[in-house]
Amino acid sequence: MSNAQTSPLLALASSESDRARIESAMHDAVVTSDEYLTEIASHLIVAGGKRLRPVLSTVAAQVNGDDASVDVVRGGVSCELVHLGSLYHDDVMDEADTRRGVDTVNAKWGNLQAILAGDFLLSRASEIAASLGTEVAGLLARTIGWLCEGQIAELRHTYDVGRPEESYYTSIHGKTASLYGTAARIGGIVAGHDQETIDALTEYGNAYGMVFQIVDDILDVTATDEQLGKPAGHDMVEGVYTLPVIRTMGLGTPAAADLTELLGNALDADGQRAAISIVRSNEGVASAAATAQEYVDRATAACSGFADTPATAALLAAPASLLENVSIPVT
Ligand code: GRG
Repeated sequence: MSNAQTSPLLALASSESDRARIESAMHDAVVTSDEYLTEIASHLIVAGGKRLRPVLSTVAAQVNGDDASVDVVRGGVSCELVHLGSLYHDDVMDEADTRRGVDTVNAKWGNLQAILAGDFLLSRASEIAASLGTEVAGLLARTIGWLCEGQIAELRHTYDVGRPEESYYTSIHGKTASLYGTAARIGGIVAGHDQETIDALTEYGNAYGMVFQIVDDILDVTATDEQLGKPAGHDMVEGVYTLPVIRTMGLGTPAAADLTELLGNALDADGQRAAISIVRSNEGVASAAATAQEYVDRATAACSGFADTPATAALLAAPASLLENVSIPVT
């Protein structure tokens, strides 16, 4: 997972006071009577993060021009806590050392603490969701399941050069898009929007999340080490073959055969450089970007029934702004 995406328009669109309310609700949500647990559970919140899910909930609540209520902010925070809990667990699985520019929880306190603190974040998320009603509680529970399904879909095809695109879509829908869909839906439910608007917001959030993840996967191979804050091609090294890589392997050209030959096992530094160079200099990146554009169009279409408000304008601009981070290599 790279971190090279520039500040998304969505975050710029939410008001400063909404972002301050999100920030303080995030910190409040993880306070316990046990200072040690509070410190561990706060670690990545203090370290940063874009808070995109609660931002999306608050913007979704405002499509009719009204302000976002305290409960809308809390609903968005429940989604961000699920995101955070999944990062704690993900860093244990990946044995990752750093995230958001600081030591991971597993690196600083150990795996057992990271798993338990991740569970604790999920419990706080569930408590908030339950306080917002059974529909929100059920939706959040289902979404936690989708995250696990997405992660399993990825694990099943690690180092598989024949990974079907279907596996990739299932994985990124579960791991990333479903939580954006849920954040937007919770914003709509808690704001009291009509059913049609709630469904359209869900469709929007899912499509936005698909763009987010495809762009992230493209940047993992096209951005520089400096932009990414880690070596480019990290996903390939880890055996996670994402859309630009799958598309490049499927080109049916000698370069595609060379890439397939290189992948399937752990890569050394030379292999990593060679694999990146093949993906960067063929049509797989442009092809993946074209798929991301289809999801931008879906997100745009989902907004067609919304009122003409600043929140709707922000929703319309945000997916395309993600794709602007991608520069297509000249082949
Ligand atoms: C325990 C809920 C739970 C799940 C278990 C580990 C796992 C299954 C899923 C992990 C899924 C995962 C790591 C998805 C990546 C999601 C993603 C889009 C990360 C980047 O999000 P940003 O850019 O990051 O919003 P910041 O740092 O800004 O929050």
